[in-house]
Amino acid sequence: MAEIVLHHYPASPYAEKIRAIFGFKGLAWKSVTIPAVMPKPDVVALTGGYRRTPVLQIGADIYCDSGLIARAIEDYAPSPTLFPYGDTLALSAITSFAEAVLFNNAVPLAFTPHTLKVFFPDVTPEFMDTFRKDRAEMRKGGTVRRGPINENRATMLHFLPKIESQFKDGRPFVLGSSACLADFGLYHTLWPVWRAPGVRAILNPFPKTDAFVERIAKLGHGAPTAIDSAKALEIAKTSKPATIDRGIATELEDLKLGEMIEVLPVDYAYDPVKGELLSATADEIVVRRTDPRAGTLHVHFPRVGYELRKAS
Ligand SMILES: N[C@@H](CCC(=O)N[C@@H](CS)C(=O)NCC(=O)O)C(=O)O
Repeated sequence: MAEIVLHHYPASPYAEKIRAIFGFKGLAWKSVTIPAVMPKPDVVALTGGYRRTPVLQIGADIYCDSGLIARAIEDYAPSPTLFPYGDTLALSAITSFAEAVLFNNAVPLAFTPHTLKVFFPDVTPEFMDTFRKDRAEMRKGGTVRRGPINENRATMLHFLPKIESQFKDGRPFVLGSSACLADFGLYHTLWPVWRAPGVRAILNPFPKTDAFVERIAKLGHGAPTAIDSAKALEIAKTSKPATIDRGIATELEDLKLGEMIEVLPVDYAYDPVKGELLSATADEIVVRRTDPRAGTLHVHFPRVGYELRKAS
């Protein structure tokens, strides 16, 4: 099978979810460090417009969104499994809650002018300004609320005792004695708070939660080898996407397989990816597109959390 390449940057919590999964599975992988802000020409050459982090590449197959990326890694390397207790509502609910609620309260607490150096060691006032503007632009018109810091702290303090109670009776992971996908979803949303000096003190009354974050962090990141984005584009161009024998069409309404469509997130960063619809199941959308530098690619999106519509 083709090599597995992660496009990411160190400060990204969603990328940390995937790096920790590499650690859990003991995988070797190729690492492309991408810009944290737009423009990202080499990322967009692969995805067709999607700009969020991380992106996974297996040859000429490109996977967008950490939820689908985790499942692609599970298929690539099934053991140890991310689903020791099955693929249940509890697993989806914990992950969605962590990413929809905790993430948006943890990030503003952790990423402050005082802590930014931990996440971005080369930070300059100019970069901070660019970063702020980039994120404001990315969230424009989006559905995600970023409230004031007192609200962020109160929300975390509301949920932390509930998180702590998951680890009762010495249980090391959220659903039991084995780690599952929900652990990685919860881990990466707490990780910025846990890493930020001073901010971590909010976890002091919740020692089991603090120890849980540390436990996952200690899994490491597997064995990354750095490559540059030009090499990743060359890998894409010289690979063939995995065959889709027969496209599946679920709930397509007036759309048809083979039609030109576009896919974009429903929550923020509304950059449409245009291409030919190859497959649409209840789990995944696959789009075929060709890029002058990356060749013909299959770009994969999760079905949930993404809009699929006729190309405009
Ligand atoms: N639902 C997406 C969310 C990804 C996301 O929002 N990632 C942040 C970084 S942690 C991002 O894309 N920030 C803007 C950027 O990196 O350009 C996923 O699960 O991958």
